[in-house]
Amino acid sequence: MASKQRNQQPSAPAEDLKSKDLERSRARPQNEALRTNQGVKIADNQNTLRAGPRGPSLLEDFIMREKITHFDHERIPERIVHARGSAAHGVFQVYESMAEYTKAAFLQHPSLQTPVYVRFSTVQGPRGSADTVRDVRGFATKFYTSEGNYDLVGNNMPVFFIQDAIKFPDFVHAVKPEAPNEMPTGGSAHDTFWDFVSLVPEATHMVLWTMSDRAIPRSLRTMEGFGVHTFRFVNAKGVSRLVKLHWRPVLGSYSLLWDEAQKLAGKDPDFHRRDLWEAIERGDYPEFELGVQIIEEKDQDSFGFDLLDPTKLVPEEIVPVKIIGKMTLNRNPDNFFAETEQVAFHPGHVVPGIDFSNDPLLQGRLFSYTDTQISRLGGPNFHEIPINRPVSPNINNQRDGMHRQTINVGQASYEPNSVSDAWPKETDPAAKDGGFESYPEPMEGTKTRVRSESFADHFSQAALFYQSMSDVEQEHIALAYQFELGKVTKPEIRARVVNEILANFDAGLAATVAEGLGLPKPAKGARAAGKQQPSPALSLLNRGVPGIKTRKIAVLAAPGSDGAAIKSVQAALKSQGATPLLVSPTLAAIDGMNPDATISGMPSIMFDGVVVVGGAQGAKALAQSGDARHFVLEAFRHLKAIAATGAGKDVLSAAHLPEKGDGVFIGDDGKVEAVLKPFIEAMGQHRVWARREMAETVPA
Ligand code: HDE
Repeated sequence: MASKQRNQQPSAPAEDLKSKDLERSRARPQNEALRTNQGVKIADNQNTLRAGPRGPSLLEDFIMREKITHFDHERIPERIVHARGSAAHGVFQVYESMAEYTKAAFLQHPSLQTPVYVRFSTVQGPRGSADTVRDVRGFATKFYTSEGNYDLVGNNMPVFFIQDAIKFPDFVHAVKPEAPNEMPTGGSAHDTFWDFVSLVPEATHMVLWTMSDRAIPRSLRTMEGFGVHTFRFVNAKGVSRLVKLHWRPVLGSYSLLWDEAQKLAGKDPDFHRRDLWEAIERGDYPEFELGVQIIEEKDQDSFGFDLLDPTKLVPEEIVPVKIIGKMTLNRNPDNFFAETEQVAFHPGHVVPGIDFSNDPLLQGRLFSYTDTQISRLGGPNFHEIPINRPVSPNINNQRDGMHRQTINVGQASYEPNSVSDAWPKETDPAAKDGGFESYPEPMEGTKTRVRSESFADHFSQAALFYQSMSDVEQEHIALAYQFELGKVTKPEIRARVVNEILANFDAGLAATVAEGLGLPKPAKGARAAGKQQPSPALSLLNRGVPGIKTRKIAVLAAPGSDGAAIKSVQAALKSQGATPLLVSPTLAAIDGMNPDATISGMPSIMFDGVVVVGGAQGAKALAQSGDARHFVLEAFRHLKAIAATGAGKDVLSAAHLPEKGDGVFIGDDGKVEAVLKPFIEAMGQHRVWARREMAETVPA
């Protein structure tokens, strides 16, 4: 007889189970009296018990004391890294069976829907820091599979700063706000970060990624995700292959400009969180395809670098990314704290069919993640928090501990036992739905603290990444190094980055950055990497943007603007799946329509494109408004497509926008389709890159 376990879940399809599980834990008061935690109804929630109306408060007031005590303990330690995050529920479905490669149940059949919870995060900043800082983004996915939880705890960049877990505390201490003054919040532009990475050349490749546009994504919905480490897929016959995992956003991958990112950090610190939340509320469900690079064990030494080295990527021109399934994020959390704050990811949460490699960074992570939850979530029972519970039963003989929820029934808390017929029992891995069995990788070696020689090249892949960038992206990288190093106060650190890091992977970049910092032109690096075979897939500009779906477009108008033109512009943009918002100097109705936002509430940095509509009176008001002129100038400066219909063009003239600027389209109020067609095409390129030089002449 199985020992009874009251919190045991019945068996049912995975998705039903998860929602039932969460439903049971939800507190949704409807027609309910206010009560204490002990269930006593409360008659007065406004006044403390006191000795007379003007007298002292009484210690006896258990209602007030319980309330304040709970409040006093409402905060838990934030994550030591990745503290700032936003998350959503969704489902994952594989396109075709992956049985050839892995026995993981959730990858066996396209009809299977697996519930997921995904948390995106920045790394450096605290929980309340801004979303759009220059930083790596975490991309952590919990799959609630029928065989237990599988967590893919990745980032939006395919490599990492260090090669060995023992360096992680050093790296994190260096990048976090500095010890004496807790500055800066949410960024790496400070002495200790650059000091560390200038002394640790293995960081070079990843630092370059963080200086690229990848570190300032336009949206959490438009960034890629990567498992980083090499993992294993193991099939039912026990055959193992090495894999690299990728997430690809269906909307394409594109980024902010640095000036936008900085301004957004002040004007809307929740920019990414809001964007994710609103897209899901609108029904524009973010979709990500799962891709996998599959490498036969016998081929693992054929790359010229070590697959166990997490500072290296496998160019997809060499090993193509096979797209195997899709994740759709379709539900916002009900409660930020209960779900997003308490969710506990762990790269060691794997299911049969998925296994680890000996990447020394991954090996260290396998220890760290449970350990951190014990202090962050207050003990070893964090798996019982609703968001962390697997949908499969998790019955074992573990007992007790802080905050234990399960009431384990019966005598047996050990195995083997005869008192409950030895239940729960192990499952033979050979059986269908068998137990987890580690891949029997042959192993021998001498106990040592030596880093493999095969990890020694720190510059070739940095050169590969830089040489694979478009001109625009290379410019952005140079500006980012100049900006960040410009904030470093110690001249010797700046010089070390230029001479000992940059000069070793690109002489041109090193010279440009040196010039911006007023440093002499650097000599060729002693370990300079040469010309590499570029990987065009690494350039965001080669990724393409499929149309204007879900993109935010400001329809700029004022009372007196042409109502019919507003309606037809909005209809045309909505028909392409975009999100047009009516923006006006005030919230006063325009021809019976209420604006969605004011210019000061939603400046142009929050939009992807602008249409200024006609109507002489409205256009005149906008032309006279400094805020409206600034709006179009800033959109121009940030390389956004701009359209004007009818008298709307007067607003552009009043702002002194270059008349024949690239990506500026002018037409009649009566024929908005004609002007919107090229406008939509230009937006489909994300930005009007050809305007770069002209844009710099515009004051905004
Ligand atoms: Fe993490 N990391 N990490 N990390 N990491 C944490 O776990 C750690 C690394 C990543 O949304 C912590 O629950 C070590 C690489 C994400 O909740 C902590 C090492 C990658 C998240 C931790 C690494 C990541 C974390 C902090 C080097 C990309 C956020 C709170 C050996 C592949 C998950 C927590 C979420 C969080 C340790 C390196 C991704 C302290 C020791 C490489 C996305 O345990």
